[in-house]
Amino acid sequence: MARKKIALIGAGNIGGTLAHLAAQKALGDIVLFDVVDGVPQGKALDLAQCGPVEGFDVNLKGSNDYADIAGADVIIVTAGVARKPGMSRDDLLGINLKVMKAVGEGIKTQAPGAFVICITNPLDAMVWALREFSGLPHHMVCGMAGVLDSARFRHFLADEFKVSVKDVNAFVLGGHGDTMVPVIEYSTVAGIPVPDLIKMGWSTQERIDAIVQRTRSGGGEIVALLKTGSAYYAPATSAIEMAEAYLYDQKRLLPCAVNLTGQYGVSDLYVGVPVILGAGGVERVVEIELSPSAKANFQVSVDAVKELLAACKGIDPSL
Ligand code: TXD
Repeated sequence: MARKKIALIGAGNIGGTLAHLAAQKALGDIVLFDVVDGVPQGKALDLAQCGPVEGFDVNLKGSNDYADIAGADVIIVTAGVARKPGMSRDDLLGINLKVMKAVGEGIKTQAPGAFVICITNPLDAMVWALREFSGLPHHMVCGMAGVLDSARFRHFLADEFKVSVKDVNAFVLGGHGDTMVPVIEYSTVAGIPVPDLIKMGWSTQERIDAIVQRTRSGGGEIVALLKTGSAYYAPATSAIEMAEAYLYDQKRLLPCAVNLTGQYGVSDLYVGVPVILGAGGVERVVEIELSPSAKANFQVSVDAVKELLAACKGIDPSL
Protein backbone atom coordinates (compact mmCIF):
# COMPACT_ATOMS: atom_id res chain seq x y z
CA MET A 1 0.00 0.00 0.00
CA ALA A 2 1.33 3.44 -0.92
CA ARG A 3 2.19 5.73 1.93
CA LYS A 4 -0.25 8.46 2.80
CA LYS A 5 0.64 12.01 1.82
CA ILE A 6 0.33 14.88 4.24
CA ALA A 7 0.52 18.43 2.86
CA LEU A 8 1.10 21.32 5.23
CA ILE A 9 0.26 24.71 3.72
CA GLY A 10 2.21 27.30 5.67
CA ALA A 11 5.65 26.44 7.02
CA GLY A 12 5.71 28.82 9.96
CA ASN A 13 5.68 27.94 13.64
CA ILE A 14 2.67 25.65 13.53
CA GLY A 15 3.55 24.24 10.09
CA GLY A 16 7.04 23.22 11.24
CA THR A 17 5.70 21.65 14.43
CA LEU A 18 3.03 19.79 12.45
CA ALA A 19 5.72 18.42 10.16
CA HIS A 20 7.78 17.20 13.11
CA LEU A 21 4.82 15.49 14.78
CA ALA A 22 3.58 13.96 11.53
CA ALA A 23 7.08 12.61 10.84
CA GLN A 24 7.53 11.20 14.36
CA LYS A 25 4.18 9.47 14.07
CA ALA A 26 4.98 8.37 10.49
CA LEU A 27 1.57 9.53 9.31
CA GLY A 28 2.89 9.59 5.75
CA ASP A 29 5.23 11.44 3.43
CA ILE A 30 5.17 15.14 4.15
CA VAL A 31 5.18 18.20 1.92
CA LEU A 32 5.72 21.56 3.56
CA PHE A 33 4.48 24.36 1.31
CA ASP A 34 5.00 28.09 1.78
CA VAL A 35 5.18 31.19 -0.39
CA VAL A 36 8.52 32.16 1.16
CA ASP A 37 11.38 30.67 -0.84
CA GLY A 38 13.77 28.58 1.23
CA VAL A 39 11.84 28.31 4.48
CA PRO A 40 9.83 25.16 3.69
CA GLN A 41 12.88 23.63 2.01
CA GLY A 42 15.10 24.47 4.99
CA LYS A 43 12.62 23.15 7.56
CA ALA A 44 11.99 19.97 5.56
CA LEU A 45 15.74 19.30 5.34
CA ASP A 46 16.31 20.03 9.02
CA LEU A 47 13.41 17.75 9.99
CA ALA A 48 14.55 14.99 7.60
CA GLN A 49 17.83 15.04 9.49
CA CYS A 50 15.92 14.18 12.69
CA GLY A 51 15.01 10.89 11.00
CA PRO A 52 18.23 8.99 11.69
CA VAL A 53 18.12 9.99 15.37
CA GLU A 54 14.39 9.58 15.94
CA GLY A 55 14.02 6.54 13.70
CA PHE A 56 11.42 7.73 11.23
CA ASP A 57 11.90 7.23 7.53
CA VAL A 58 9.13 9.22 5.89
CA ASN A 59 10.02 11.61 3.07
CA LEU A 60 9.97 15.31 3.80
CA LYS A 61 9.91 17.88 1.03
CA GLY A 62 9.75 21.67 1.12
CA SER A 63 8.10 23.46 -1.77
CA ASN A 64 6.81 26.72 -3.22
CA ASP A 65 4.87 24.91 -5.95
CA TYR A 66 1.30 23.69 -5.48
CA ALA A 67 2.03 20.83 -7.89
CA ASP A 68 3.90 19.19 -5.00
CA ILE A 69 0.72 18.77 -2.92
CA ALA A 70 -0.89 16.74 -5.71
CA GLY A 71 -2.89 13.79 -4.42
CA ALA A 72 -2.47 14.67 -0.74
CA ASP A 73 -4.66 12.65 1.64
CA VAL A 74 -4.64 15.23 4.42
CA ILE A 75 -3.96 18.95 4.13
CA ILE A 76 -3.45 21.16 7.16
CA VAL A 77 -3.59 24.89 6.47
CA THR A 78 -1.80 27.43 8.65
CA ALA A 79 -0.93 29.89 5.87
CA GLY A 80 -1.52 33.54 6.55
CA VAL A 81 -0.29 36.44 8.57
CA ALA A 82 -0.78 37.16 12.22
CA ARG A 83 -2.23 40.42 13.45
CA LYS A 84 0.45 43.05 13.91
CA PRO A 85 0.26 46.25 15.94
CA GLY A 86 -1.81 48.88 14.09
CA MET A 87 -3.63 46.29 11.99
CA SER A 88 -7.39 46.17 12.39
CA ARG A 89 -9.30 42.89 12.44
CA ASP A 90 -10.67 43.75 9.00
CA ASP A 91 -7.16 44.37 7.65
CA LEU A 92 -6.20 40.92 8.86
CA LEU A 93 -9.39 39.46 7.45
CA GLY A 94 -8.68 40.98 4.03
CA ILE A 95 -5.12 39.63 3.90
CA ASN A 96 -5.92 36.13 5.11
CA LEU A 97 -8.98 35.93 2.88
CA LYS A 98 -6.69 36.41 -0.13
CA VAL A 99 -4.42 33.71 1.26
CA MET A 100 -7.41 31.34 1.60
CA LYS A 101 -8.33 32.06 -2.02
CA ALA A 102 -4.87 31.07 -3.25
CA VAL A 103 -4.76 28.01 -0.98
CA GLY A 104 -8.33 26.97 -1.86
CA GLU A 105 -7.57 27.14 -5.58
CA GLY A 106 -4.35 25.16 -5.07
CA ILE A 107 -6.26 22.44 -3.23
CA LYS A 108 -9.04 22.42 -5.82
CA THR A 109 -6.65 21.77 -8.70
CA GLN A 110 -4.12 19.51 -6.96
CA ALA A 111 -5.82 17.59 -4.17
CA PRO A 112 -9.60 17.68 -4.43
CA GLY A 113 -9.91 14.34 -2.59
CA ALA A 114 -8.09 15.52 0.53
CA PHE A 115 -9.39 15.90 4.06
CA VAL A 116 -8.62 19.51 4.92
CA ILE A 117 -8.05 20.95 8.38
CA CYS A 118 -7.83 24.74 8.58
CA ILE A 119 -6.05 26.45 11.47
CA THR A 120 -5.60 30.00 10.11
CA ASN A 121 -7.31 32.78 12.07
CA PRO A 122 -9.92 34.14 12.30
CA LEU A 123 -10.66 30.44 12.26
CA ASP A 124 -14.41 30.12 11.78
CA ALA A 125 -14.44 32.61 8.91
CA MET A 126 -11.27 31.30 7.26
CA VAL A 127 -12.41 27.66 7.23
CA TRP A 128 -15.71 28.73 5.68
CA ALA A 129 -13.90 30.79 3.02
CA LEU A 130 -11.39 28.01 2.34
CA ARG A 131 -14.27 25.59 1.73
CA GLU A 132 -15.93 28.08 -0.62
CA PHE A 133 -12.73 28.69 -2.61
CA SER A 134 -11.75 25.01 -2.75
CA GLY A 135 -15.21 23.75 -3.66
CA LEU A 136 -14.57 20.55 -1.67
CA PRO A 137 -17.54 18.83 -0.04
CA HIS A 138 -18.35 20.34 3.35
CA HIS A 139 -17.70 17.11 5.23
CA MET A 140 -14.08 17.10 3.99
CA VAL A 141 -13.22 20.57 5.30
CA CYS A 142 -13.13 21.45 8.98
CA GLY A 143 -11.44 23.85 11.33
CA MET A 144 -9.24 23.18 14.35
CA ALA A 145 -9.98 25.24 17.44
CA GLY A 146 -12.18 23.19 19.77
CA VAL A 147 -9.60 20.47 20.39
CA LEU A 148 -7.08 23.13 21.39
CA ASP A 149 -9.53 25.15 23.46
CA SER A 150 -10.68 21.97 25.25
CA ALA A 151 -7.06 20.96 25.85
CA ARG A 152 -6.45 24.32 27.49
CA PHE A 153 -9.60 23.91 29.60
CA ARG A 154 -8.56 20.36 30.56
CA HIS A 155 -5.10 21.50 31.55
CA PHE A 156 -6.47 24.25 33.80
CA LEU A 157 -9.08 21.92 35.34
CA ALA A 158 -6.49 19.20 36.03
CA ASP A 159 -4.33 21.82 37.72
CA GLU A 160 -7.25 23.03 39.81
CA PHE A 161 -8.40 19.56 40.89
CA LYS A 162 -4.86 18.22 41.29
CA VAL A 163 -5.62 15.21 39.11
CA SER A 164 -4.05 13.77 35.98
CA VAL A 165 -5.00 15.51 32.74
CA LYS A 166 -5.70 12.00 31.45
CA ASP A 167 -8.84 11.82 33.61
CA VAL A 168 -10.16 15.24 32.66
CA ASN A 169 -12.57 15.57 29.77
CA ALA A 170 -13.84 18.96 28.77
CA PHE A 171 -16.14 20.47 26.24
CA VAL A 172 -15.70 23.78 24.48
CA LEU A 173 -18.17 24.85 21.82
CA GLY A 174 -18.77 27.86 19.61
CA GLY A 175 -16.42 30.08 17.70
CA HIS A 176 -12.71 30.28 18.40
CA GLY A 177 -11.99 33.42 20.33
CA ASP A 178 -13.42 35.42 23.15
CA THR A 179 -16.91 34.06 22.52
CA MET A 180 -16.06 30.37 22.84
CA VAL A 181 -18.30 28.42 25.19
CA PRO A 182 -16.63 26.10 27.70
CA VAL A 183 -19.50 23.83 28.85
CA ILE A 184 -18.92 22.83 32.45
CA GLU A 185 -21.91 20.45 32.63
CA TYR A 186 -20.19 18.21 30.09
CA SER A 187 -16.72 18.63 31.54
CA THR A 188 -15.76 15.83 33.89
CA VAL A 189 -13.09 14.14 35.95
CA ALA A 190 -13.43 10.45 35.13
CA GLY A 191 -17.11 10.98 34.42
CA ILE A 192 -17.89 13.20 37.43
CA PRO A 193 -19.26 16.50 36.06
CA VAL A 194 -17.56 19.71 37.19
CA PRO A 195 -20.76 21.07 38.86
CA ASP A 196 -20.80 17.90 41.05
CA LEU A 197 -17.13 18.40 41.90
CA ILE A 198 -17.99 21.93 43.03
CA LYS A 199 -20.71 20.47 45.29
CA MET A 200 -18.15 17.99 46.60
CA GLY A 201 -15.96 20.92 47.63
CA TRP A 202 -13.18 20.26 45.10
CA SER A 203 -13.42 23.84 43.88
CA THR A 204 -15.76 26.82 43.95
CA GLN A 205 -17.98 28.34 41.29
CA GLU A 206 -15.81 31.48 41.39
CA ARG A 207 -12.63 29.54 40.69
CA ILE A 208 -14.27 27.58 37.87
CA ASP A 209 -15.60 30.85 36.39
CA ALA A 210 -12.04 32.20 36.46
CA ILE A 211 -10.81 29.06 34.67
CA VAL A 212 -13.52 29.46 32.03
CA GLN A 213 -12.38 33.04 31.50
CA ARG A 214 -8.73 31.99 31.33
CA THR A 215 -9.62 29.36 28.73
CA ARG A 216 -11.42 31.96 26.62
CA SER A 217 -8.36 34.18 26.59
CA GLY A 218 -5.92 31.23 26.50
CA GLY A 219 -4.46 32.23 23.14
CA GLY A 220 -3.96 35.84 24.21
CA GLU A 221 -2.18 34.76 27.40
CA ILE A 222 0.45 32.96 25.32
CA VAL A 223 0.76 35.82 22.80
CA ALA A 224 1.42 38.20 25.70
CA LEU A 225 4.19 35.93 26.98
CA LEU A 226 5.82 35.12 23.64
CA LYS A 227 5.49 38.69 22.32
CA THR A 228 6.59 37.72 18.79
CA GLY A 229 3.96 35.15 17.85
CA SER A 230 1.18 32.89 19.04
CA ALA A 231 0.96 29.38 20.48
CA TYR A 232 2.13 26.58 18.25
CA TYR A 233 2.89 23.36 20.11
CA ALA A 234 -0.65 22.69 21.39
CA PRO A 235 -2.33 23.96 18.19
CA ALA A 236 -0.17 21.59 16.12
CA THR A 237 -0.74 18.53 18.29
CA SER A 238 -4.49 19.24 18.30
CA ALA A 239 -4.65 19.27 14.50
CA ILE A 240 -2.60 16.05 14.35
CA GLU A 241 -5.17 14.38 16.62
CA MET A 242 -7.84 15.31 14.06
CA ALA A 243 -5.71 14.08 11.14
CA GLU A 244 -5.18 10.73 12.87
CA ALA A 245 -8.92 10.38 13.47
CA TYR A 246 -9.41 10.65 9.70
CA LEU A 247 -6.44 8.57 8.57
CA TYR A 248 -7.16 5.71 10.99
CA ASP A 249 -10.96 5.92 10.82
CA GLN A 250 -11.06 6.32 14.59
CA LYS A 251 -14.61 7.73 14.84
CA ARG A 252 -13.32 10.19 17.44
CA LEU A 253 -15.84 12.55 19.00
CA LEU A 254 -14.01 15.88 18.89
CA PRO A 255 -15.09 19.51 18.91
CA CYS A 256 -14.34 20.90 15.45
CA ALA A 257 -15.47 23.87 13.38
CA VAL A 258 -17.81 22.34 10.80
CA ASN A 259 -20.55 23.47 8.47
CA LEU A 260 -23.94 23.31 10.17
CA THR A 261 -27.09 22.49 8.26
CA GLY A 262 -29.73 23.22 10.86
CA GLN A 263 -28.10 21.57 13.89
CA TYR A 264 -28.15 23.81 16.94
CA GLY A 265 -30.55 26.01 14.96
CA VAL A 266 -27.71 27.18 12.69
CA SER A 267 -27.31 26.85 8.92
CA ASP A 268 -24.56 27.62 6.40
CA LEU A 269 -22.06 28.57 9.04
CA TYR A 270 -18.85 26.97 10.28
CA VAL A 271 -18.82 26.88 14.04
CA GLY A 272 -17.35 24.65 16.74
CA VAL A 273 -19.53 21.68 17.74
CA PRO A 274 -18.89 18.06 18.69
CA VAL A 275 -18.55 15.81 15.65
CA ILE A 276 -17.53 12.29 14.75
CA LEU A 277 -14.33 12.25 12.69
CA GLY A 278 -13.50 9.13 10.73
CA ALA A 279 -12.56 7.93 7.28
CA GLY A 280 -15.61 9.74 5.90
CA GLY A 281 -14.29 13.07 7.22
CA VAL A 282 -16.89 14.83 9.35
CA GLU A 283 -19.25 11.87 9.60
CA ARG A 284 -21.80 13.21 12.04
CA VAL A 285 -22.63 16.35 13.99
CA VAL A 286 -23.51 15.50 17.58
CA GLU A 287 -26.23 17.67 19.04
CA ILE A 288 -25.99 17.86 22.80
CA GLU A 289 -28.52 19.41 25.14
CA LEU A 290 -27.30 22.82 26.26
CA SER A 291 -28.27 24.64 29.44
CA PRO A 292 -30.06 27.98 28.87
CA SER A 293 -26.89 29.90 29.71
CA ALA A 294 -24.68 27.76 27.44
CA LYS A 295 -27.30 28.18 24.71
CA ALA A 296 -27.24 31.97 25.12
CA ASN A 297 -23.42 31.99 25.03
CA PHE A 298 -23.42 29.77 21.97
CA GLN A 299 -25.75 32.25 20.23
CA VAL A 300 -23.36 35.14 21.02
CA SER A 301 -20.59 33.07 19.48
CA VAL A 302 -22.66 32.25 16.39
CA ASP A 303 -23.51 35.94 15.94
CA ALA A 304 -19.81 36.86 16.13
CA VAL A 305 -19.01 34.29 13.40
CA LYS A 306 -21.89 35.63 11.26
CA GLU A 307 -20.46 39.11 11.55
CA LEU A 308 -17.08 37.86 10.34
CA LEU A 309 -18.67 36.15 7.33
CA ALA A 310 -20.53 39.33 6.44
CA ALA A 311 -17.20 41.20 6.56
CA CYS A 312 -15.62 38.53 4.29
CA LYS A 313 -18.46 38.87 1.79
CA GLY A 314 -17.99 42.65 1.88
CA ILE A 315 -14.30 42.26 1.07
CA ASP A 316 -14.70 39.58 -1.63
CA PRO A 317 -18.04 39.83 -3.47
CA SER A 318 -17.38 36.48 -5.20
CA LEU A 319 -18.17 34.79 -1.87
O1 TXD B 1 -6.80 27.42 17.31
C1 TXD B 1 -6.42 27.93 16.31
N1 TXD B 1 -7.11 27.76 15.19
C2 TXD B 1 -5.19 28.74 16.29
C3 TXD B 1 -4.95 29.55 15.13
C4 TXD B 1 -4.24 28.69 17.33
C5 TXD B 1 -3.05 29.34 17.19
C6 TXD B 1 -2.68 30.09 16.02
N2 TXD B 1 -3.71 30.21 15.06
C7 TXD B 1 -3.44 30.79 13.75
O2 TXD B 1 -2.69 29.88 12.97
C8 TXD B 1 -2.62 32.05 13.72
O3 TXD B 1 -3.38 33.17 14.06
C9 TXD B 1 -2.21 32.05 12.26
O4 TXD B 1 -3.25 32.56 11.45
C10 TXD B 1 -2.02 30.58 11.92
C11 TXD B 1 -0.59 30.13 11.77
O5 TXD B 1 0.12 30.39 12.95
P1 TXD B 1 1.73 30.29 12.95
O6 TXD B 1 2.16 30.57 14.33
O7 TXD B 1 2.20 29.05 12.29
O8 TXD B 1 2.08 31.53 12.02
P2 TXD B 1 3.43 31.86 11.23
O9 TXD B 1 4.60 31.29 11.96
O10 TXD B 1 3.38 33.30 10.92
O11 TXD B 1 3.27 31.01 9.86
C12 TXD B 1 2.40 31.37 8.85
C13 TXD B 1 3.07 30.96 7.56
C14 TXD B 1 4.35 31.77 7.24
O12 TXD B 1 5.44 30.88 7.05
C15 TXD B 1 3.98 32.50 5.94
O13 TXD B 1 5.09 32.66 5.07
C16 TXD B 1 2.96 31.57 5.36
O14 TXD B 1 2.17 31.17 6.47
N3 TXD B 1 2.13 32.16 4.32
C17 TXD B 1 1.68 31.45 3.27
N4 TXD B 1 1.84 30.16 2.95
C18 TXD B 1 1.27 29.73 1.79
N5 TXD B 1 0.52 30.54 1.00
C19 TXD B 1 0.33 31.84 1.30
N6 TXD B 1 -0.40 32.60 0.50
C20 TXD B 1 0.91 32.34 2.48
N7 TXD B 1 0.93 33.55 3.08
C21 TXD B 1 1.66 33.43 4.20
